[in-house]
Amino acid sequence: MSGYFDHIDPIKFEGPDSDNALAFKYYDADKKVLGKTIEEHLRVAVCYWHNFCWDGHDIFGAGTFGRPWNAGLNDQAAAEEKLDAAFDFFEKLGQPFFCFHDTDVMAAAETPKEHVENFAAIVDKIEAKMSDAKTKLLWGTANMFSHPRYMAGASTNPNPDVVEFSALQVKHCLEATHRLGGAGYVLWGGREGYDTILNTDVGQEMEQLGRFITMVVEHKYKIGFKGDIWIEPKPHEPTKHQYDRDVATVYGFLKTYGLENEVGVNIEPNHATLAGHNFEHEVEIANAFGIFGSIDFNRGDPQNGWDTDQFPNDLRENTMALYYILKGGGFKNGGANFDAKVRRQSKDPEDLFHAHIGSMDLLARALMNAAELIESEKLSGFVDQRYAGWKTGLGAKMLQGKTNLDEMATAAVEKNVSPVPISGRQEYLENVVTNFTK
Ligand code: XLS
Ligand code: NI
Ligand code: NI
Repeated sequence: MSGYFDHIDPIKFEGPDSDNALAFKYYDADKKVLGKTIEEHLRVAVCYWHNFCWDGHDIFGAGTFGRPWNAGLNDQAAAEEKLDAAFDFFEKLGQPFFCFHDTDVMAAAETPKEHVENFAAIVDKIEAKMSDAKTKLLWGTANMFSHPRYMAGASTNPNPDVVEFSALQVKHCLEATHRLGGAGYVLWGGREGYDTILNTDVGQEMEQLGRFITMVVEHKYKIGFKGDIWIEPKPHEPTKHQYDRDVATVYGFLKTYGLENEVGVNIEPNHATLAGHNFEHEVEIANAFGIFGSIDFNRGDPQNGWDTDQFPNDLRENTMALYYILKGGGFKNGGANFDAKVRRQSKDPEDLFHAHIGSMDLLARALMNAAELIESEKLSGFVDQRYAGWKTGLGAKMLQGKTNLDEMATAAVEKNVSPVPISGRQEYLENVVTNFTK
């Protein structure tokens, strides 16, 4: 026990009329929605890095949070203190999952041997903690972007020695994720990109990335890991151009290396908006390609053009996202990880609770809205009807590859009518969404 959260009672569901800011108003874990409980649908995860590692520093100033475990050396004792605090938080919040980077949980390491030893030492402790906790592992990932050795990338580094270090980190982190019962493994290509083309062989780097991810998939089978592997797209930040730009780019990359049935995506709304997309667009593109995996829920700031990683609070946006997630079949191994951080002035332990309670309530509402939208068939019915023409005639033949330009051109001339445009009814459909957002 860390004692850090001792003054906060376990968070309970009290319903929408409760005045208690430290209670759930909508996140009623056991409530059934479309045949599954809210907890089973959302599979909420708390992330280790923003909550327990970041100390509130920004590029202009020092840490503001004063969390005791971040005060001294980044050694095994501090890692264990942090672990205690994290599991105390999980126990009070009651969410079913957490996520971590290898370097979030372990004592700092410099050499490969130190890395292996320090990571193994904390994985033993995590396993022991998890044995009597509710919280399971949603996914693990290796941090291959913070250490200076990775300044020119991890698997896309011009120096194969750096790629060797990346292989070491991923091997051990994937194995630990497997051992801890993780449902997935994430690869966010933090510095897999470039700042200037002048010093970069783009073709060579993408080849390295393709080979590297293939080796990760091979290792998954070698160790018998049954979870999923997900790439997390992001267009830029920290590098100017990142290879995993958005979901469509990742799909093209996976297809090029024959990995489209092996690897899916972990979508983050703040990354979607940085790429010039909206959140639900990325979800639906992943559904269309069959690579939807998991979500790092957060939000950006419309005026700030970077990854501000704020806790989500837009009911309409998340209703739409949940609608397309449910439409695609919902989460399987994936879940709702909050890759979000409290603002630098929100320095108290209770701020971590306000942030998560608010976002879990928001997602529960969004889920219920999305379920009602699905059941109403107002959106799907409209779309089905809009494409009904493709079920028969030349439309159906075209999709089956059974016609050609000659036959279609001849048919057009025979009919000899200019097709009449039909309204797309955007405002009507937007009104439907507004009316279901409650
Ligand atoms: C950074 C990413 C990162 C990944 C995990 O922008 O969101 O936090 O989720 O490495
Ligand atoms: Ni993320
Ligand atoms: Ni991010």
